[in-house]
Amino acid sequence: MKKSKIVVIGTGAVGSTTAYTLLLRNRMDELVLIDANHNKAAGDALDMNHGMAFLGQADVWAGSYADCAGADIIIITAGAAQKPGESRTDLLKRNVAIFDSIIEQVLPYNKDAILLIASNPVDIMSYMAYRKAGLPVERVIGSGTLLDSGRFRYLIGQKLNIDPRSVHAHIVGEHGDSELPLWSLANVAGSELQLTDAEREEVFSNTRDAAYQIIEAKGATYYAIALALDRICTAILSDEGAVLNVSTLLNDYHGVSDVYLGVPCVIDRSGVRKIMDITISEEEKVLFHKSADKIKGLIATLQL
Ligand code: 6V0
Repeated sequence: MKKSKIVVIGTGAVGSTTAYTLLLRNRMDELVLIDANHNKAAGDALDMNHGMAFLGQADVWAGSYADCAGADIIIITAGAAQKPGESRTDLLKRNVAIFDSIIEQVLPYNKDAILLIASNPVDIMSYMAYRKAGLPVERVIGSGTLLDSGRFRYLIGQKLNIDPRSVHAHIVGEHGDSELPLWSLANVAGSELQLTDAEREEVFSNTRDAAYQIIEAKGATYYAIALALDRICTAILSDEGAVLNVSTLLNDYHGVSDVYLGVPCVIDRSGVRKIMDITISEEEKVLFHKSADKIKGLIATLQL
């Protein structure tokens, strides 16, 4: 049987937690860690290998781009932190340059893998990665609003005292401030949610602003995104056909084209097999267009 192999590029808080999550859940035979700071990746690999006596078998090592050869999934969580006085646009440009160089280094070794992007702003980085890599669109996936939808389902579950896995609810659009909840589709066992307008507003604002709250408390968010990335990897490697809110290229989706945004997609071994054709309300459509316009405006600042 072919061994499964995952590469994680960028082993900071998100990358190393994702690697550890994949390892704990026994998702692959080979796990390669790559970081501009090779010592950090090497330290992570050593630390994880010291757990093998308690865990079982997987080959984990800190590698170079040549180790991308044969990988099924390449997860990119690399990113630069904002410098004092640096504008968000300048940071964005710097991160795009980092991505360009990463993709240039991956492609000579692997053109068959699925690229799974988590670095922020994830919708823009995924779009840039798609343009740069020239891979089929189904194989360049952003983590999109999967994390946000998970937070949303958890918070709804808390209000209703229902297991979040039994709550069906979607956040779509940008992974960020302009994202929107699809209340018109939210349900538990097909029944409309018994929540007041005030409760809905509270649930959504806590979903949208969750990252700010966590970053203020501890500097970064990484556990839940690691689980979300693990979820996408499992859907791919097990050829599941799971419906997950990832970021993908839209083509006349509710009138929106040529931008990556989080929408419900069917994920299997091919990557994004298809985007779910969903009915949304007029009000939701307006917000979805606003979210797309925001991302397109930012992409325009990159003077492509
Ligand atoms: P971090 O802890 O600063 O890690 C970033 C890592 O990237 C560091 O180890 C760097 O050395 C490495 N790196 C920088 N440049 C390169 C390069 N050229 N090649 C290889 N490695 C490089 O950041 P953290 O892990 O907290 O966050 C990583 C990214 O994930 C950021 O862009 C976050 O905003 C983003 N997140 C995305 C989420 C999502 O839902 N998509 C959620 C949380 C964070």
